[in-house]
Amino acid sequence: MAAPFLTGCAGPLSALAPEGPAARGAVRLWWIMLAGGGAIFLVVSAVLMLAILRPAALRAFGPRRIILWGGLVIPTIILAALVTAALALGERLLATPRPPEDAPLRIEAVARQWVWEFRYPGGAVTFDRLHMPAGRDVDFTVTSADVIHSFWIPRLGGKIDAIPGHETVVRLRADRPGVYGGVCAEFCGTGHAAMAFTVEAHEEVGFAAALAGEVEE
Ligand SMILES: [Cu+2]
Repeated sequence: MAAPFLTGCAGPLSALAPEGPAARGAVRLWWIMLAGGGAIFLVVSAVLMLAILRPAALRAFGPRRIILWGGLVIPTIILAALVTAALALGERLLATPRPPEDAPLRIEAVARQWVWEFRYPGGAVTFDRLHMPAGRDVDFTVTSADVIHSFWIPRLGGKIDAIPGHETVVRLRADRPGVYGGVCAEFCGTGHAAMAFTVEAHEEVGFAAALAGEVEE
């Protein structure tokens, strides 16, 4: 039954079709929040129906108890659970320190109106096209040359603000080689809507070859 509604959720920018651990965490949280929101809606609807159809039953429950349970106990339980889930799943995006032999590849992402510049170890630079190796973690150092932008690859994870004069790091991984979409997720001027980039996740050999090709251009 949900199929007609969910067909709009497919495609290269679909955050509901994760291809990496960070995005999977975000999707899990999204489903948890949808289920929680749906359950709250059903309970509130039931209480509303009760108030309309059997007002005496609701009155017998007493206004104090309604405020205590509906206004304090239940919201506290729900919000605590959601915050715990969000913190636990959000942890995956943090670029926690690793020993040098296990350090993720670092790629710099510099946003400016209205183009994305990517700088790789070894000196290669690309614009609006991001090459990354699949199957291992990559730390993206994100910053901006002008206003605030936001770096987001919906199928891999994120998003993280690109702030002028400041570097933020987000750790992403593509499970397998493929082509994904990336966007600027913070309104940054008249060219914002077109400020997208292509993400090419390669096998290890293909990644080196792709960068070599970019250098020659
Ligand atoms: Cu933007």
